[in-house]
Amino acid sequence: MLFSRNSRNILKIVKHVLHYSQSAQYPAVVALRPTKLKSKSKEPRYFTDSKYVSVIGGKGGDGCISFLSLWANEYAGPDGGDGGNGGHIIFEASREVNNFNHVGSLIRAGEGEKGANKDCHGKNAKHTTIKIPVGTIVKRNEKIVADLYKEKLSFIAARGGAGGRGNHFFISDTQQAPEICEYGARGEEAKYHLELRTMADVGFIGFPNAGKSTLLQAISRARPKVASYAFTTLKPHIGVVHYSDFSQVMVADLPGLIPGSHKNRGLGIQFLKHAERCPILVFVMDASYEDLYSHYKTLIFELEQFSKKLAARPKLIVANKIDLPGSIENIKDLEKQVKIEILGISGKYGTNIGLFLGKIKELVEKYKSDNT
Ligand SMILES: Nc1nc2c(ncn2[C@@H]2O[C@H](COP(=O)(O)OP(=O)(O)OP(=O)(O)O)[C@@H](O)[C@H]2O)c(=O)[nH]1
Ligand SMILES: [Mg+2]
Repeated sequence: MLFSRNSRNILKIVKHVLHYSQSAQYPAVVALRPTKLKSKSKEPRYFTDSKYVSVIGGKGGDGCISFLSLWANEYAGPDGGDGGNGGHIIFEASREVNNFNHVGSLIRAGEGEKGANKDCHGKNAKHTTIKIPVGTIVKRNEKIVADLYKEKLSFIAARGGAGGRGNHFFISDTQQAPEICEYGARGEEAKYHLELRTMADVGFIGFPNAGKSTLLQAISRARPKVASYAFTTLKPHIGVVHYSDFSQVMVADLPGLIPGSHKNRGLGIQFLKHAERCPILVFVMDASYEDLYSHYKTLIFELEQFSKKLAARPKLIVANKIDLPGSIENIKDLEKQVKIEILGISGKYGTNIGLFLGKIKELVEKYKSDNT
């Protein structure tokens, strides 16, 4: 029998659900494996959740000094037109973008046109609208000046300068032939810090080399670099996990955390700020390491030093690399010390990934129901 591509996908989903719903261990909603291939585009693959930008509003056009001279009326009077206004720079919240990769560090708006003779006024410049993700906080001198929490909300980051007046404007009873005009005003200049309030539903936290990027690759179409040296990931990567109830969970692979991060060691504070933008944290530990408890304590300590609220966020502990020898014993030791059940997984070989995705879905749903 022939099926279209869409109906084949739906059949796959149904098979998936039937298969997993028969096993009592799995929840009813299961994560779907991506059917599309990973993208081959060379676009920047990292995720920019915070950006410093300088904005300069457009300069207004200068006014014009001109005197009209017509046939049979040599002194027909001043006819210098006004300059056009410079453009504003506007930040607008939009669902079309989800990070700041497309935002440049210096943004200039267009300049207004100059006035001309015969009372021609210069054209106003168009405003420059920069789309930024919904949920962006705009800060100036570290003070919040705007919170774009809803689509289409906008904020004027820099106003354009007003156009200068031409000499026609200055005609008065006492001054019939003014030889003066105004220059167009300069646009406003400002520096802003754009920050996303939430970057993803779930953030992976762990020491370098724990296998966070491997895990993200295993569960989504994201392509973070994987290598066997520390600090392979320097910028966050986001992946989307699709579930059989057509819901999605955004997962962020964050750079590794090391002892002293709260004092800005390694990627330091920047890292902790990324973590702050993920409501649920997943601790990814390297199960082949013998003293897992010391790793766990360091992770908690670093988060606490940065913010107590961050350390108290809902979390899940997973031990990756369960395929390596000795990992099961290490996980059991850790379980005894922290007295929480720890999920052993292998990002590289796909062990327990379905179970892991079911657990993060549960946590995300609980978080959403608690916060609505
Ligand atoms: N045996 C085994 N190796 C794994 C597993 N997961 C990851 N690795 C290996 O661990 C190494 C580090 O993996 P990454 O995914 O780059 O680790 P990371 O946590 O993203 O590291 P940073 O980006 O440096 O913080 C790579 O050589 C992986 O192949 C696993 O489940 N089993
Ligand atoms: Mg990595």
